[in-house]
Amino acid sequence: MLQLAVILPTYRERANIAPMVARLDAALQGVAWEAIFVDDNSPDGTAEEARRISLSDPRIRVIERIGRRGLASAAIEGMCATAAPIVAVMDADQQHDPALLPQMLAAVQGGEYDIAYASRFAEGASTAEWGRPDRVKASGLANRIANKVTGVELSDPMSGYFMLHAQTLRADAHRLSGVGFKILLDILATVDKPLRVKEFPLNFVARTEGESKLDQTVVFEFLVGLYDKWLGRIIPTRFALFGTVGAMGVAVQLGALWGLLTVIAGERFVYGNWSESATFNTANTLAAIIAMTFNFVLNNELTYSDKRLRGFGPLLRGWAQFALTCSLGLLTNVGSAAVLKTIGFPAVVAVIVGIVLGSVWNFALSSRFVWGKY
Ligand SMILES: Nc1nc2c(ncn2[C@@H]2O[C@H](COP(=O)(O)OP(=O)(O)O)[C@@H](O)[C@H]2O)c(=O)[nH]1
Ligand SMILES: [Mg+2]
Repeated sequence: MLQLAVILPTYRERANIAPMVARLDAALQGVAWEAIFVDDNSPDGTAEEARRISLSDPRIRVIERIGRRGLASAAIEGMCATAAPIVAVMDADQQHDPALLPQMLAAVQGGEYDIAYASRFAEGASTAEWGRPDRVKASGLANRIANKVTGVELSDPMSGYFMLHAQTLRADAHRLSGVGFKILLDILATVDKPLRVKEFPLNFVARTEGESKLDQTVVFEFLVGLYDKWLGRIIPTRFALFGTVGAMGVAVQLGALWGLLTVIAGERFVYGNWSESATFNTANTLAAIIAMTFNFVLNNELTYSDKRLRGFGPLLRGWAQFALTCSLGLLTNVGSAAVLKTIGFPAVVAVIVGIVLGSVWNFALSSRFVWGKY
């Protein structure tokens, strides 16, 4: 009878797959287990490598997701894709020692604990071999904030290495946010009944193969995760990101307009016979295009990082679709403000309602047509 499924989210981990399987096999002697690699269509052929091993070892399974990115959602989908009564999530990059798995299994299987997890900061744990004091500091700070916000008292709530009953997960899977990387924290804060947690000290080591994918985004993802837990129910996280980017776009347009006018005014010989307002309109049109491009790039990198468009063709097509969306949004914005003003609303109210309606329109359309392919 299948006892345990180990879920390993992967992105560009080709060189780590075979060693990881060998280490799982060594650590889990006497346990009926399977491992599921959840790969986001890595360009280095990670999924292909896992399938190659799976051909001769059916305990190894692969989920390949197309057009999607995200550690948390990969972990959730992996945990929902097994019949095993107990599921574990761990990194596939060998920074998490599989030797802890049998002890974690004993703790959860015995019914004494609901969740077992490996802590980088527990008594007896170590991050010395990680060789990243900057990340250790950042994690420490993030952990303290996370503990405050969620009321969960753990030494390492941001750990990506844990084990629990599949049933506990499945009962609440639809309520998990799946945003960012703090999946353990998400589970602890979402499940209503208090979970009994067993902590295991982890010696978190440095990577030998491949490189970290979270280094650049770790702070951003953490802030997004916090927001999602706090206010995500009131204003959806993605819309909040979209709106923030939009507000930055306003600043960019003003800055670009100022810069362009300075440049153009300095070229009196070339533009001298233009009327002032034509100069202004040209400059402002250019500034609007710059701001819109800025918004497109930032939304692609941040708001839709899990559906990011890549490559010249898709980017150009996405940009054109975004431009079309934004011009319709502008009509909505200006049109609704005009209507409100005519029926007697104060100008400020009309303008603000116009901006909100225009943004909702832009958001709805672009999430469907620009980044909505899957
Ligand atoms: N499926 C999937 N896995 C990811 C993604 N980002 C990171 N991972 C995997 O998550 C694990 C932890 O990522 P890593 O970059 O090592 O983070 P770090 O250890 O905190 O520096 C590794 O197994 C990665 O391959 C992603 O977007 N999708
Ligand atoms: Mg890692």
